[in-house]
Amino acid sequence: MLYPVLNSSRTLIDLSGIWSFKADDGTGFQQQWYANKLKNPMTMAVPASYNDQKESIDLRDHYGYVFYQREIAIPKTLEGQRIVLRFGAVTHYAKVYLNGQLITEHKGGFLPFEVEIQDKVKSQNNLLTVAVNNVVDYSTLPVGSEVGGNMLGGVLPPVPGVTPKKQNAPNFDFFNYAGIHRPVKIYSTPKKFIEDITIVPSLEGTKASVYYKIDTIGQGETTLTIYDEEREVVAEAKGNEGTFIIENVHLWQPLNAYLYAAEITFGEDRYEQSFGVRTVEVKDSQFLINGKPFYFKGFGKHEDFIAHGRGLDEVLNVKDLSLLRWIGANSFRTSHYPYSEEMMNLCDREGFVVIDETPAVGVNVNFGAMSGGGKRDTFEVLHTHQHHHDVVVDMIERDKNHPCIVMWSIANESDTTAFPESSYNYYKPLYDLAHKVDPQNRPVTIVGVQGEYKTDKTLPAMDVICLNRYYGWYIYGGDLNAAKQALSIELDYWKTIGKPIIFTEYGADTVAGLHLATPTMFTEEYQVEFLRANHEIFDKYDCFVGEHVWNFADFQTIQGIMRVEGNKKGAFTRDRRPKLAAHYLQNRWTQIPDFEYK
Ligand code: E9O
Repeated sequence: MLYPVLNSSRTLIDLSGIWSFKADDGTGFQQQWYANKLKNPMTMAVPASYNDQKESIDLRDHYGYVFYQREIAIPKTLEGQRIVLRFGAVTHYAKVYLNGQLITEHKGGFLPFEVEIQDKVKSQNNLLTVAVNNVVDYSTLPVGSEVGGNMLGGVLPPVPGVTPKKQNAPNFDFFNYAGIHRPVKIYSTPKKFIEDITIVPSLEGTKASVYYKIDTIGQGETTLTIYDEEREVVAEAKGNEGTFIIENVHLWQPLNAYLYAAEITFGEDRYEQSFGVRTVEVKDSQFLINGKPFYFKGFGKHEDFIAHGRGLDEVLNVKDLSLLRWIGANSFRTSHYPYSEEMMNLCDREGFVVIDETPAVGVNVNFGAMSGGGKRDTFEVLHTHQHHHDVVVDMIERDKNHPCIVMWSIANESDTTAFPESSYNYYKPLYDLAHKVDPQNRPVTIVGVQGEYKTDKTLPAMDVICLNRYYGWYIYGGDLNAAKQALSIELDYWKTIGKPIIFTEYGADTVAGLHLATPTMFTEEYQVEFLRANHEIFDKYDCFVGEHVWNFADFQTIQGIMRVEGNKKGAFTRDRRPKLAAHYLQNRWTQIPDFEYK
């Protein structure tokens, strides 16, 4: 799906701003709130999560649907055009009504969807209503538990006779922010239009051979003009599919990006697609970018900020990349869902290397949620698998042309060690699928949780071994010598698999401002010593090719006895102030080259 743009053949209207809003009290659909103007609505900014915009525990903990509404008008100048209403992301389930009619529905809270409206819209006073459901359960990604409790909640049995309020019980460790999270736009195209663009560069010495495929609707002629960054024409082509050559190519390099622009015309329509020329390959136990062994330095991140929740915040995106550059990082993982298209575009421009992850977190292929237990029936697993299949396809289709993305992660922390067979049977087809649908055939991985690693059949079947490990925190917390021994024992095992290893998570909760000369857990000093201990071992293994600290910044989670207003494993606080560990990491990472460290 193409990112919406403004150009001489396409109009773009941004519907960001203040919408009317009302949380469903259980009567919303029965009373058809979507058919008329909402009665006594509150104001709500779009795009953003709704949870933290108001001082209301009911809204923060709301379970079920909310209704967003506004009027839209279509300029007369767009008559005769194809007009599309597009949502960057609505979390998790959306029903969209125009003038009281349901015009589309979408499942999955982190990917875009769109609907043509030229035949449904009047020029003035169109009532647009979006009903948004935040429920997470066994059929959604991320997964929620339906059997009471939550992953980080209380452990005592409930008191008979007490009815707790109905709430989501996420099977994951980040706040279940919901709402219209990314921009809502209307764009127009001519009736005959460019529907999709696929670009697959490959390198032959100093020149790039670039395969392209343009999907078009209607009859017409397709032309391509390729520009370099100085806006000089470097190649031209005709037709919907083919190959063009760029001589003396400028490579897209980590932290040294170079973007070409493919200007495509098709009849009246045009679209400009940027792309970078770079290669990615896993060879033995190395991860090669442009043929050279790359070392990942960075973090698992979150889209998370005060008041905005998980809503798109471009200032924050720019700031975060600036902090990544400051600290000497070159990469991050989009834990635990695909980030906004705007962030991917920014990483293309700035040269940050990205591991793009699906929202498959908390998936249990055999048993119910960590807290609830209870066996899952086959139907539930199949149901998750179908949706999982769809998000793998949709994520790769959305992100396929981004040079910043070097690997797909099909899931985070599933029960791959507890149920090796079921897990392999569940994930291997998704691994194959990702390879099949990615025209650039990038490496594919799954991120593994700590457990009985030798039983795991899924991780060894992936291209890169990605491990979340907490030696010195969840295991041997406070005993860094034991942590180092255990870590070495585990790495000795993974080394025998003969694939590159990346730590996609390792970290320690740290309360900013808590200091002790003797490093103990939760102090800033302990976070530094924890990282130092891990690094001492990482550096001994040639097959260890990347370190992503958990997490870039402190982030919000559900309330519970393990979290003090959120997860505090950030190297930065939630408002992006460096902890002691950030300075330590800066010192280490600025001395580690992006290439040929190992
Ligand atoms: C997922 C991430 O979203 N990994 C978790 C992170 C955390 O800080 C969370 O925020 O808790 C770590 C999971 C560690 C599980 C360790 C289990 C050890 C038992 C053998």
